[in-house]
Amino acid sequence: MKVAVVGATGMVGNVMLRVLEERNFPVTELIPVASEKSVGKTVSFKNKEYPVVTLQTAVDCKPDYAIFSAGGATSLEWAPKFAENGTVVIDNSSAWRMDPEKKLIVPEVNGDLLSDQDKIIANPNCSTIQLVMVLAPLHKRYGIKRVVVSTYQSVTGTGVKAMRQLENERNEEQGEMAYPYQIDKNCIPHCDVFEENGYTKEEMKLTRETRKILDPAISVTATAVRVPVVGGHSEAVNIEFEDKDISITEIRKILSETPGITLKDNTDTLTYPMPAYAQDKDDVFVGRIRLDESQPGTVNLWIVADNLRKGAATNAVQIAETLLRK
Ligand code: A2P
Ligand code: 11C
Repeated sequence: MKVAVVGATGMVGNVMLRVLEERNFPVTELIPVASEKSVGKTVSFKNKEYPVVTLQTAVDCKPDYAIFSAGGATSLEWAPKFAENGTVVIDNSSAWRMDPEKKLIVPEVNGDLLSDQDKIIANPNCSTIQLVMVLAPLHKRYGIKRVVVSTYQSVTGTGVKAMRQLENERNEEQGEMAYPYQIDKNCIPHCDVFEENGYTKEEMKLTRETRKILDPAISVTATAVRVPVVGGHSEAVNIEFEDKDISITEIRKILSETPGITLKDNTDTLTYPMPAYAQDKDDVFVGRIRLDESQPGTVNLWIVADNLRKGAATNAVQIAETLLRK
């Protein structure tokens, strides 16, 4: 397979290269793509250096797959050019996710929807991916009515500039700001831009994408918060089921048997998911599963995943693997 990685010099792009290596994706030719200013640089893949090329050069190479993580504007303009040339595009930006013609895929949840007719496939937002991984098997068993989710999001979700801001603040050095306020020793209730309804775009991604992937009948409401953490996103989730006859033991069993999920749920041994341990791992971790004692048929739980792995690169590569298998 000829594979172009668009945004190969970026934070997600770099993890994308590592995941392609680790999973032994059958890459016969790697085409790393970045902005004009990076042409001349190289990226390393399987102990070899590859020169960074422009988007147009990559389109002309007619790759089999192009995995995009270079922002929405680049995807909107360039994904169709690759697709017209016969390349299958897997796009990690928000550009195509809510397009009714495009599929929004988490392979373990709805990978069976993929077909060889799909030319541009959308990778969901990181906080949505880890949420639907846990919701999907529970929806199948009990039917979900409503979800209330609060996120605690890693600065890696914002990119290199945010990592530098956190480091500068910890070293008491001046530098460029990725956020409107200090992030170290702080929580900022503001991820992505504000929409007209007073919610942030990140909060609305959680609502809209979850409904598109799982079921438009599910109600979802979200609060997304940036925290001074680097290993992954955490989510406190309250789930109300249609079926009120739920069992915590059965929920634990269902989740422990779901591929891609690791159950970490034992208060006796202080076992619960945390970003420091989820970092660099591909699984979604779930724990603190307990009945919501304030109303019937409702649970609270805690989900953690590395947003650069399952939340971005790993999910995108799994989409390519699913297509290959088909
Ligand atoms: P570059 O390094 O040349 O700017 P991050 O989100 O970590 O900042 O990474 C964004 C990625 O997207 C980088 O690889 C960046 O390349 C790439 N990128 C940004 N804008 C463009 C563009 N207009 N064309 C191609 N690649 C782009
Ligand atoms: C964050 N979820 O952590 C974002 C990063 O829509 O793909 C990815 C933005 C997106 O803020």
